[in-house]
Amino acid sequence: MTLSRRAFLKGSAAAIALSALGVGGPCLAAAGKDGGDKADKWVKGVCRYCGTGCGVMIGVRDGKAVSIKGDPNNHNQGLLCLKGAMLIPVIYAKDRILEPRIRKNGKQSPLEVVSWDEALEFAAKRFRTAISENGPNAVAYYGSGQALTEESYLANKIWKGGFGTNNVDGNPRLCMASAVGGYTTTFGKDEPMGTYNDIDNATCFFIIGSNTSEAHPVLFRRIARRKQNSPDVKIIVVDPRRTNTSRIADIHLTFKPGTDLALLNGMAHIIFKEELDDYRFMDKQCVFKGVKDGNIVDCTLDAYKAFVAEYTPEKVEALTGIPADMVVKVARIFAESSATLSLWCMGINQRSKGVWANNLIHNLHLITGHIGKPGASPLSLTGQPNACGGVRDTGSLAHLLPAGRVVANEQHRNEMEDFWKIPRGTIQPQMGYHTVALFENMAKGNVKAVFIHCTNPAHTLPNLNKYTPGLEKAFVVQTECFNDALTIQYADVVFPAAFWCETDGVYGCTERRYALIEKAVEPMGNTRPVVNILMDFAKLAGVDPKLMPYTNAADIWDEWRTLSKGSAYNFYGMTRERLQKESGIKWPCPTEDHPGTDLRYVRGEDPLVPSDHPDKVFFYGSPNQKATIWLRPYQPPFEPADADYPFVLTTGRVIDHWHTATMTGQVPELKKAYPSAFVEINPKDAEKLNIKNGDPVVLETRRDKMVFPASVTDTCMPGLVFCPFFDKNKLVNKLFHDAVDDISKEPEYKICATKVYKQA
Ligand SMILES: Nc1nc2c(c(=O)[nH]1)N[C@H]1C(S)=C(S)[C@@H](COP(=O)(O)OP(=O)(O)OC[C@H]3O[C@@H](n4cnc5c(=O)[nH]c(N)nc54)[C@H](O)[C@@H]3O)O[C@H]1N2
Ligand SMILES: Nc1nc2c(c(=O)[nH]1)N[C@H]1C(S)=C(S)[C@@H](COP(=O)(O)OP(=O)(O)OC[C@H]3O[C@@H](n4cnc5c(=O)[nH]c(N)nc54)[C@H](O)[C@@H]3O)O[C@H]1N2
Ligand code: SF4
Ligand SMILES: [Mo]
Repeated sequence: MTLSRRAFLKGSAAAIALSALGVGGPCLAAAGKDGGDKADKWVKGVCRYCGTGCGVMIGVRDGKAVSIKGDPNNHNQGLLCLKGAMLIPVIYAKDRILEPRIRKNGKQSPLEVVSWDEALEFAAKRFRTAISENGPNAVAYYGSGQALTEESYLANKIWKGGFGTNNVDGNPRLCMASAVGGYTTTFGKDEPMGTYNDIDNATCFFIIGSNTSEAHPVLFRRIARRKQNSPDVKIIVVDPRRTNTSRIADIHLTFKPGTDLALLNGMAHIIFKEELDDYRFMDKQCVFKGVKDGNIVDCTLDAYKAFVAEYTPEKVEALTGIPADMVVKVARIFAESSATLSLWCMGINQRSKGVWANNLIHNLHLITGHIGKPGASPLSLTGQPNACGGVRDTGSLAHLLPAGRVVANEQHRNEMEDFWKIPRGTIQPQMGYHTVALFENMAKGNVKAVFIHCTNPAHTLPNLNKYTPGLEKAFVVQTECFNDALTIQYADVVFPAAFWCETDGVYGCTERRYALIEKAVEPMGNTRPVVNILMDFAKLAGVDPKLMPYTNAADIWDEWRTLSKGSAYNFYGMTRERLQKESGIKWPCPTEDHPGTDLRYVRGEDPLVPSDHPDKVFFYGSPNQKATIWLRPYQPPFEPADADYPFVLTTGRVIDHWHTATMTGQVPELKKAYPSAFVEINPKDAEKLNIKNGDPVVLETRRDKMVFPASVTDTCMPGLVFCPFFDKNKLVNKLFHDAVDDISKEPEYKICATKVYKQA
């Protein structure tokens, strides 16, 4: 079943690429097809799943959600992928958690249903005790890029401003931290300058480390349509796997995983050598920096040219396996196109040099001037639906504060303390625990109690055998909707959360677009909106109620909108009323009559660039108001294949499941498509190892070993194997190391060394 379904999807992606009728395709539902006649009202929202952020309309009849269709007024123009089109049955899944539950006598005792009052007091008491005995850093919040903006903003305020700890982190650390690191080190502030409209204007797509067709299907369709309409548009895909995405590429570079840095520097070298660079742009808008003896040092254009000159096509070929002439070819196409759009995702971010890889992509745009023009942009694709709006923008990570502020900066702390009306000195100057450090310190007993919201770390942390002891040791409070989530096995308290469209809140997707999910139906059973849970819990745990003067999520939004005023994230013009009327607005959006911004940092487009600014592009985000071109040398991945562990194992997604499949696993059609995990292995390797399709194959790494059925396919090049991570019965994350990028602290989930053999 799995394999034939996969073959079917591959076929369909190719069909999309080739056929002028590709609009639609088997995974795309068009607007209005989905039982619209059954609904007596339609409520506007955003898809629960990926960072594409498709607008949806939820059909409601007699107080029940009965159908869903794409919002024709949002960027997705009415289209949804199969997952999005099948969201309604997830709301009513039998697996929904409907009552608060606690373990009265420690982790070994059963979860028992109790009243809200009892559950809240049970949780709060342990937080009070932890803080009074061990100080505020004994508690933590572990959040999610899928939580509503109001929830993340509120939790960040409660923990950093109320409890007084910076132990606020979340799954975007596993996902977008390297992209955040890339944008902030290159441009001074996070978040892309481009938008999805660039897809319609680009003449060259440089897709690197993104399986767009499975992870962002509606965007992939937009890219494919661009190619159909203008066959001269060039698509370059850089991915060691032959994914569905690569099937629409003019050039697909497969290469040795983890060697992108060499390719990207090598392309820069060719661009200079062949004088394809934009000297005037660099001269006006950029500075050059490198690192010497651990210190950041200023450099010159000449020093940078000399640095990249070492990455000759031959050297790049030796490091990456990409033929030298292809390095030259893609560099030319990238530079010579009239508008190049780079798109990347976890193949770049989940790397021990993920921030560097992000910097090097930005470098290519800065040296060629492919930035700040329609279609020309370095556009990082966000994974989760609200990692940008909810977590990155609100600063809900251990080193951040709202709207681009950082905890290490005294002025930023003071600004937040004044705005939150809390005494100066309340916010700690040190960064809190980032994700892997948090779970490590839970195991060590330094963090006594954690509040986990809308994420399933017992399934998704790297090197799971090392980090689940933290969940065993610490007191775990969790909000969840589905019993299927593995983390519940470690929870001392489970708060049943109202699910998607049972409460209102804002999601902010990849393209700086904020859109409102309106409440369509009442929360099921005894579930409650998480903003209410957070406020009640925090008050009982000792946080001053004055910090939470809200009656609903809209009040929190108003505070956050006001706080954004005067910052580089200004969206003060996005009132709740406007968000109700419009299908998403892109910031900056300073006033209620401002339409939102497509081209950030561009005069005449971005309201934060003075209209009389002498240059068309103005990088106002960084203190020196320039972008930085970084000298970043090639470095190998943390654990490359070697003689003992001769294969590279990589992990990732399949189109029909969302992460740990707690939601998509509720839908029979999706579950049937991928009932369980498998290992993709190249036919040549399979032959050598005497492995046939479906055979049990052992993956043995330095951490653990596990058996998967073989999927023999040319998707993986020889020497590489791939496992999806959705299956809770085959936790591939036990096999993985936990090396993190030293700047972003994001784990390298994309590369580890493994033995591969047939089970005896
Ligand atoms: N269907 C579905 N869609 C999703 C999600 C989901 O769970 N299911 N999750 C969402 C989230 S949170 C995220 S973060 C995104 C992730 O979206 P993607 O990053 O597009 O998906 P992945 O499958 O994690 O990996 C992307 C690609 O990186 C490649 N890769 C591996 N190693 C390297 C390398 O060294 N260099 C390069 N250049 N590429 C490499 C892999 O072969 C893979 O094709 O998807 C989002 N969308
Ligand atoms: N091997 C490997 N591991 C990875 C990755 C990889 O590529 N490879 N990718 C990493 C990345 S990029 C990411 S983003 C993470 C994702 O990792 P997680 O965030 O841990 O995975 P999810 O399944 O998205 O977890 C969301 C949880 O929230 C619950 N939930 C759903 N809706 C609601 C709601 O409305 N309220 C509440 N309170 N709960 C809700 C779901 O049931 C689920 O348990 O995984 C990381 N782990
Ligand atoms: S592409 Fe992403 S946001 Fe759009 S419908 Fe599919 S899962 Fe939802
Ligand atoms: Mo992610």
